[in-house]
Amino acid sequence: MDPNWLRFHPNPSKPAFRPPAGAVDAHCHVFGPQAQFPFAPERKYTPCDASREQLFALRDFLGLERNVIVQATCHGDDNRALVDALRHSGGRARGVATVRRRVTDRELEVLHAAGVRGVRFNFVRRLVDFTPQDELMEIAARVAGLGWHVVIYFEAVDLPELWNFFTALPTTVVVDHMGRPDVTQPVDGPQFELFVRLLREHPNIWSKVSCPERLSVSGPPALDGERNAYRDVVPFARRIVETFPDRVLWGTDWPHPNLKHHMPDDGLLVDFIPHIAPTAALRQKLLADNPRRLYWPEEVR
Ligand code: 0GY
Repeated sequence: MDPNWLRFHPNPSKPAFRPPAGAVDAHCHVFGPQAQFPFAPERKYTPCDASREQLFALRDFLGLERNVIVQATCHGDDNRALVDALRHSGGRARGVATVRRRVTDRELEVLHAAGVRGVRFNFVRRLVDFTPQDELMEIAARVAGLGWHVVIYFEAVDLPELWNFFTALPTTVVVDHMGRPDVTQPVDGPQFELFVRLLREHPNIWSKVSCPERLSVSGPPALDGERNAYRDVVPFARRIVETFPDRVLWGTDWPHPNLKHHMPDDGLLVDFIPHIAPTAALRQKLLADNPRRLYWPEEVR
């Protein structure tokens, strides 16, 4: 593990908010264990080990029922740790993989059988080397044929440049962390308006309203015991949840890679939910109905 980076919270608090039945943590990771599943040589950071057992224990502790495990860049396109976690989840986890052009149809079938339902394209410059857009478009076309979607991760300042590529993707698209807005700018300012326009004009594009701890400037509560964390992110996430209630997902981002200054208490992240989804109907969609439709469509009649 990189020495100046933080490990995940060792004993998160019990959330006051109780998620509805069927609630899904739709953005989380497994890392290693490195001895069994080595990290990728081209990685930009080395996280701590974060096992499937620890992830599933956190799921239960927080009152959640299912996970969507997302391949992080530190494992490159070696999806073995992800597949191992999915196979040991008892059907309670689905996955988002990373693949390159070289992936074979047979390998895609194996990923599908394990529970993978999407691929992730990462455009955050500190995390990945550049991949040509024609390669990504070719992958998107192949996985669209399997009924998979594409998860995209980018910074808000890069949206104008990436707009044409994103809007040409031939399948459902899910944006990580609301496209990482600068929350010191107004929620109705030009930067976030562009993101809202992306979803308004493109009904195939969804958003995760995740990672307040990465986006926040105000940060966690000042006092121990207070549960009002990351309040400056609330207007942004709430606007997306209320405007696009059928196209939003929520996740913890456990074990929170790449955080150097502040590690969130996962219980506080769960208690953030009622602030961004203020009615039971919105929470039902955000936490249960939407992820089920995308990741367990066979259960939806
Ligand atoms: C996240 C956020 C980050 C890392 C990755 O794949 C990754 O390495 O996504 C980040 O550093 O912002 O969603 O896990």
